[in-house]
Amino acid sequence: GYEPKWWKEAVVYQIYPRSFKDSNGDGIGDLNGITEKLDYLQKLGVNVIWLSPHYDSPNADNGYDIRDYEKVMKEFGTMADFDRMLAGIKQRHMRLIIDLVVNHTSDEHKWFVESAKSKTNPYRDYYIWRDGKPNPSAPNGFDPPNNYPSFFSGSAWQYSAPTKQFYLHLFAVKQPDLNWDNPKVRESVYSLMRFWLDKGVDGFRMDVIPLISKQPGLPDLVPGTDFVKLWANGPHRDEYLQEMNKKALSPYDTMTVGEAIGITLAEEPKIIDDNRHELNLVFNFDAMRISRGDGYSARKWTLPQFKAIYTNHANVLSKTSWDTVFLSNHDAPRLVSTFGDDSAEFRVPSAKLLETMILTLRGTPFLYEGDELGMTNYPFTKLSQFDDIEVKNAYKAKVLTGKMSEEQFVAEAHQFGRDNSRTPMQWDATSNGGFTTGGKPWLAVNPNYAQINAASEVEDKDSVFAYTQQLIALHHAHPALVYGDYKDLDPENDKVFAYTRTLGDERFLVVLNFSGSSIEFAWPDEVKAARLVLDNLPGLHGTGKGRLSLNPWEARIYKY
Ligand code: TEU
Ligand code: CA
Repeated sequence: GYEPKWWKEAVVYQIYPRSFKDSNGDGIGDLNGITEKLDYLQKLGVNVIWLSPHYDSPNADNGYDIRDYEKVMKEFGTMADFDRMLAGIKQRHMRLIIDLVVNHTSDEHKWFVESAKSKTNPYRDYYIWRDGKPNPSAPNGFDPPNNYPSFFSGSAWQYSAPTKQFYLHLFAVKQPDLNWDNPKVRESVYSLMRFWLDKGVDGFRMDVIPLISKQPGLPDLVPGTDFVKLWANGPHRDEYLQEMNKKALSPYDTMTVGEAIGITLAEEPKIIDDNRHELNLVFNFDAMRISRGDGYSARKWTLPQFKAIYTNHANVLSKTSWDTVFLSNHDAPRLVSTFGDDSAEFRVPSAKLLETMILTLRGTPFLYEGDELGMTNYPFTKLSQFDDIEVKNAYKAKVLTGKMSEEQFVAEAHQFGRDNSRTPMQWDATSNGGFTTGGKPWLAVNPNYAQINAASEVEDKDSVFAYTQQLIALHHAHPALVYGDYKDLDPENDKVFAYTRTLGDERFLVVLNFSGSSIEFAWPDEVKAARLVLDNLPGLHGTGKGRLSLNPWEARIYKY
């Protein structure tokens, strides 16, 4: 069996602080806002909170550009507010993991400010500086040192006048990459980790952590290479993670989850196998990204392809590694708009179906704020409605260069842009969804807040919230839903996802109709005596002889 661990049994809830709850009317969510809503989270039943970055930042990328790791972002409050929030979390027997963004810092971090000053500055080697290639017709007389692209469009190199060299930034210009090959950088990171662990945080979600070890010599990318894979597999990645585990994490009882971009399923055990002493968990994006092609383009996918991902996971991850289950976060569009059907007819049942899946598959489930209400994508119609640096830079690179029409770009960003999930939480039916008492939230609230909001859902026993609450309680109550084996009963079925979770003589059967039509599903023989535990469309079901009649987007959980 599996070694029991609290982070395997946890139900995690991600908070994007900027969008969660504004307590002082400046239009920006804050830590006191989170503290106000801890009772709400406790009522929902989640027991670990992942907090997106709360540190001092100029917010080029909403806090993923950190200026001071040991200070709270002033818009979010003070260290005293943080301590109060943490105490409130502990009081409710919940835990907190915070975002560790250490592949890069802000260009306003004191390390970088020093580093940029001169080639001999003691902080010079905290970052990655290189000479450009002389080119008299280039803006500064130089082309970038190599052909690396940035995730946020354009070159990954920025020229810096004081020393006439370029620095590497795999993300925004204001996010210079740290040089992890410098032992002083690593010690500085371990020290800031200890700072927060000593305060009592329970672990970290680690931003783009596989990118910390760069390719020796930084040679040009060969055209056609999958650069994310290359960057994720630098020669010292595991050595640095093992060192971090030993020097920073091992004295504490932590949960660590790495954002494993560029890591294939087969390579995951290198990072998460217990015997490797690196991280506990990683996010694998195969399922979440199945509907998306390059940039913001859509990709066709089928249910059998989707289901195969989970079977592969069950096969590859051994008894000594543990999976995560999620389909949404602050970088992805809304859950129900992407994997369900957010029309008036099917929004509620399909949102409930998706929560059913996430809370009964094998692995630690991660829910994103607002999913428990069935919040939807924002009805974007024009560029000025977006705030995200990724959208703005992609617009410059694609539309302003004539590669794509403005209309098509906005349509694609509407479907996949990150701001879909960053619109404020919809707390009630008052103006701005009760997110702020001030006039203007930093990003517009989805106009559907009058219909979709927490106040009405908490009161309504048929709401997505009430159903998610029941699912979370079920997940906590039954070890089979945590540690049970997983078996897909009908991999080829292109409408129904049906699987069992089995531990000893406890067995659950989950049947999900991933379609907008009614269908019949053949009972597995041994299930005849099963008891219906939860149904997202109660009272509607027909159970014929040997067949289940499923309504559109119906989800059922049986126990036998
Ligand atoms: O995201 C890393 C990442 O791979 C993103 O580029 C993501 O794939 C993309 O935004 C999807 O459109 C992490 C954080 O989660 C993200 O919010 C940050 O912007 C990024 O790192 C830089 O810190
Ligand atoms: Ca505020």
